[in-house]
Amino acid sequence: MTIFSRKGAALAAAAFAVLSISKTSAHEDYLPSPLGHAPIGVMGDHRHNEGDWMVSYRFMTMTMEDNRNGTTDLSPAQVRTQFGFPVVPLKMTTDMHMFGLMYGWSNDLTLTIMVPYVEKSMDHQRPNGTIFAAGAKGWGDIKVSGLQKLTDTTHLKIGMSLPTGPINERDSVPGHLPYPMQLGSGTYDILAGVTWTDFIDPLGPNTKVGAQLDAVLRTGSNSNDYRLGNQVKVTGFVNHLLSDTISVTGRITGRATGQVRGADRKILARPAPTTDPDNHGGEWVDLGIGLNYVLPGTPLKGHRIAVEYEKTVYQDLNGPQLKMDDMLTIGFQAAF
Ligand SMILES: [Cu+2]
Repeated sequence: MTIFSRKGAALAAAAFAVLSISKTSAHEDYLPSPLGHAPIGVMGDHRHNEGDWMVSYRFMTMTMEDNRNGTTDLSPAQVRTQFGFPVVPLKMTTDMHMFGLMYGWSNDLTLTIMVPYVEKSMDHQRPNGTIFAAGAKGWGDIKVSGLQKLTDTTHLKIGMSLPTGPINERDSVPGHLPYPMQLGSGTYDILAGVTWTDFIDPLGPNTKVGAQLDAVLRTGSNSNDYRLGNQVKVTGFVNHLLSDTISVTGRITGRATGQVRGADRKILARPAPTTDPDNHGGEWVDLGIGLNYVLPGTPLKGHRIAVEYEKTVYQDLNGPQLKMDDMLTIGFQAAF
């Protein structure tokens, strides 16, 4: 017993010594560039070398407010009289805690896993003017992806979103909560994308540009007989160095989401626009500004903190829906 634990302690000490030596030699003089990563709101933008690990945490908070059909704004009274929904959503907030792990399987292939914890809350107005809130919180859909190098400046993403998030959430309303307040899709969703990042001549070595195409393709239908809309997103960004440790980022994103197909019979029909499968999805354009910061001091030297604020500047929505307002993402990334 004592021999084994002594052996174990010696092994652990040796392993620790080896790790500290290799860590020191690899990291002592080297400070990664803030240009090495895209704006923090972009996922799967970079790969890692073989054997390298990265852990990340992102906090994202998104606000939706006021109603619109197509590109026409609607008052709560118009949602009632023109569309016949007595209960009108006024505002929705979504907070997400996203835990990520990346591993360099080889110099060409990086594996990633993302685990979200989601909190959603929606304020609704009754016909008599009183307001009530409904919401849900819990773990969402876990996403597993591979990032495969295509060229020195591009890589492909292929992955899957697993139906780990619940779709039977309930709150202060009868039946299931409407589609936007469920925490998962309930289906196995294919994730596909391409990312390009590079320096381009006229901008010089202090500015990096990039673009990413990203799609979520739903398969089949879930156990409540529906599937969420497919999603496609195109984003382009510029990352400009301000100093050795800080860069400023700018971004434009266009995205589209389809309507819900099928219907959950436990979502009460027609009290609110959110209960109608047709009143989902649309097209949006968002502008973003952010900062990437590489920590210079020990013990967090080389790890990153980044922030990005995105504001929706254009939206064309399928049926009466809450308008997207803005999103803030704050992230911490540590590579080993
Ligand atoms: Cu990484």
